[in-house]
Formats: sequence, C-alpha cells, structure tokens
Amino acid sequence: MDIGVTIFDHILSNQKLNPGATGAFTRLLMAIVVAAKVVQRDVAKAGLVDVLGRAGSINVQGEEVQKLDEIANQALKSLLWSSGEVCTLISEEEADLIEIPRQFKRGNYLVHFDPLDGSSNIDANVSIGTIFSIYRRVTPPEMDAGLQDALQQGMRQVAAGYIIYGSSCMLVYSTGYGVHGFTLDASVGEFLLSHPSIRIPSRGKIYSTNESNYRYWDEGTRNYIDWLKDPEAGHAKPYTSRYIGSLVADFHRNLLYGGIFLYPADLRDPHKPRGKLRLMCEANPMSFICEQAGGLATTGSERVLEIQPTEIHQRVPLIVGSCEDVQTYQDFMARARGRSAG
Ligand code: AHM
Ligand code: MG
Repeated sequence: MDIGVTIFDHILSNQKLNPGATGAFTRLLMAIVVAAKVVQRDVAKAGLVDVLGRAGSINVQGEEVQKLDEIANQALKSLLWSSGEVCTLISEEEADLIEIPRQFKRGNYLVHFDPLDGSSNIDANVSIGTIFSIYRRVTPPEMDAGLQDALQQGMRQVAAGYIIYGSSCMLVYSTGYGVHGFTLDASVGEFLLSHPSIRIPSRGKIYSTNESNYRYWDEGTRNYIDWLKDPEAGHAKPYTSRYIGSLVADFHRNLLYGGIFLYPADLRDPHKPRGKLRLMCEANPMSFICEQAGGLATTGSERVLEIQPTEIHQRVPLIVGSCEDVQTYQDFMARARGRSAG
C-alpha cells in the first residue's frame, strides 16, 4: 500500500539539501510533529474529558483541571527539551525565557511558540492552532542563551510553521524552501504530504479583520476597508468578509484561497497601541510562511520580518496575505501618511 510522503521523509529529504546537516534540525522538527499529535489527541477528546474550561477548577476525581493551552504548553516544552536540540524556549504562555532543565542536553536552536492560539474559541469547538518559529542561537554554546538569542529579526528564522486543529489536523511549515502542508491520517498516525509547494494567489477576494474596531483604526486602514466594500470601486469581483477570530484558521484559509488578514493598531486601548498580535510567536512565523508562499506581510509602515524586536512579548500590527492585496493596503497607508504630512 502506498501511503504517500510522510512528514519524516519530507524533513529528511530537506536535510539532504544541506551537506553540512547533522540531523539536529530534523530531530527538533520531529519533536514538534510529535507534540502536534499529542495536542491533537487532547483537543479531539476535549468534550469527553475535563480538559475544557478554566485552569484551577477541580474535576470529578478531585484533581485540578488543566486548561488545554496549559496541556499544549507542557507537551511542547517536554518534547522540545527531550530532543536535546534547544538552548531556550519562549512560550506565549510564560513571561520569561524558559530554561532547559539540567538533565537535558542543550542544543543550538531556540523556539518561540504559541501553544494554542485562539484558545478563547475552544469551548465552541472552533478551529484553533499551534504556531512555532525556530532560530539558531547567536551567542556561544558555552553561555546560557539569553535575550540576544531570543530577540532576532523574523528574517533570521530557520523555520516556521503551524498546526491547525480543524475538521482535519494539518501541519504547515517552511524551512525557507517553499511552504508544504501535511494532513494527519489518524488511521496510520502519520502526517502525510497533502499540499506540496503552496502558493498564495496573487490577489484574493477575502478580507479578514475584526471590523468592530473600525473607528479605532488609523485613516489609511479605514479608507482601505471602505474601498474593499465599495461596489463602485471597480474590483473585478466584490470582496467578501470572513473572520473566525482564530489567527491560524483565518490565515490558513487565506493562504489557500487568497486574501488579506488585518489586525491593525487599535488606537483605543492603551494596552495594545501597536496591535494585538505578538511579533515573535504570531506575526513573524505567519509572515515568514506567507512570504515563502509568494505573499507579503507588513505593519502598514514596515516589513514585519525586518522589525528588530525589543521584547519577547512585543505586539505589532499585522497585515498579511496575497501580494497585490497587501500592496494595495500599503498604497492606502502611504496616501494617508502623505495627507497628514502635507
Ligand atoms: P490568543 O493568542 O490569546 O489566543 O489571541 C490571539 C487571537 C488570534 O488567534 C486572533 O487572530 C485574535 O486573537 C482575535 O482577536 P479579536 O478577538 O480581538 O478579534
Ligand atoms: Mg495567540
């Protein structure tokens, strides 16, 4: 029986493209693949056992209930530690850099991750995801890894990807040689290559944003959204609005169908004047994948992958998607800047 290309075969064949490869990076990616299967198992049975709901509550056995995002965080940490290939980890769930316990070997990579993005949607059975972003350490191996390693520009990512727990479970990743998607075949317990060399259409018909924030956006963004909806604007076809409120699911749909996702700066909330999404574990990996698929990602004024990070949980505006759609958005932003300067 031919089951197709497994993710392990695919990662291994990528490794062969690099003559100096030691297998370390392959071990690291495979740890993420196993974590994805563990989280998928727990997400799939969430309605059957007490993993839904708030951490801190007590289940019928008198044990403390862990939230699914805590379970996902723990699964990623343990499997990445066990790989022996990481020098530190940075999770959206934890305030500081995560040290590697003494019993594990340290490696040359570090991983930023959002263990369960969109977790506010869990109780309603809406698609959620895990996002990861991998860098090579820049400090010498004999030192403890620190902020210098963690705060690298997105263009220095050696790989990025996400897992979507949806109607099927998919893993999409890029190591800088295109974007490839794998679907979990539960009957054999393997991720199989289902979407080789994904290219995002150069222009889409979908825009995805939380439009309830409209009045708090800058002028350029408001004008752009008005233009998308204007039947007189001369679009080949009118744009349609699709917003799940789960970045992985919104991004994945737009990656396959074409379109633009926007989470611009929100000028209302002093806690998120730079947008809501996190640069290191959300904006950078999605921007890397989108660019690898032929799309673009901007904050409105700069390329996301060129931002020099200053904090591990820094937030940025994120506008990402089809190349021509993002270019049109940038034109609106430039015109608005020109008006306010002139
Ligand atoms: P989370 O990391 O706390 O789950 O928040 C991130 C999520 C993204 O998945 C999604 O794009 C965004 O928040 C939705 O925000 P909003 O509810 O403001 O539209
Ligand atoms: Mg998140």
